Amino acid sequence: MKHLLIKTLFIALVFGLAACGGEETAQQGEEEAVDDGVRTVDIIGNDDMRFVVAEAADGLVTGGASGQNVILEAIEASPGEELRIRLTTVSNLPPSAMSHNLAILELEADVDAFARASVQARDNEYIAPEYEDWVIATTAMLGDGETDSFTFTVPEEEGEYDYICSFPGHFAGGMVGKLIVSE
Ligand SMILES: [Cu+2]
Repeated sequence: MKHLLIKTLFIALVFGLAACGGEETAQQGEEEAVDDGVRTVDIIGNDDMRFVVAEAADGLVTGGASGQNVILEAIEASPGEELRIRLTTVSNLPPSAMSHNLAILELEADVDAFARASVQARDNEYIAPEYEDWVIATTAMLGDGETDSFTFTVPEEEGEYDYICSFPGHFAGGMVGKLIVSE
């Protein structure tokens, strides 16, 4: 009888601990998703074939309006900074007609050659396999309502890095910007 009681208590204790542990993990997970201290740039790809943001902000170079938003022309960053880019496509068209990605290219990349070759690379989300070495980081190719993000370490080398959308016609249509890296 005493043995059974101890066993019951032990089981209750184990389950109790497991429940507590689970809760804690979930809370930590949520916190990380909301604010893990990494600077995040939220960007929308729209039907005007523009990268836009909701509003001007420190560290962003913005231009004229595009719909409800402002055109994002450049992102300013410090060498070695952790940075998250989050892209969302907002479109009235099907993904086959209007999708976006955001690929940041190395300084030495030939952006025209990359864009031209990537148009042919439908099976590789329009990232030319032969030039993948030029890609510092990229989101997935996103149709309406889809979001993808990446977190990366900004290169130590100062300069202006191109980022583009490599969906056919979008680079030519002006869906480009600069990651400006300087102290
Ligand atoms: Cu695009």
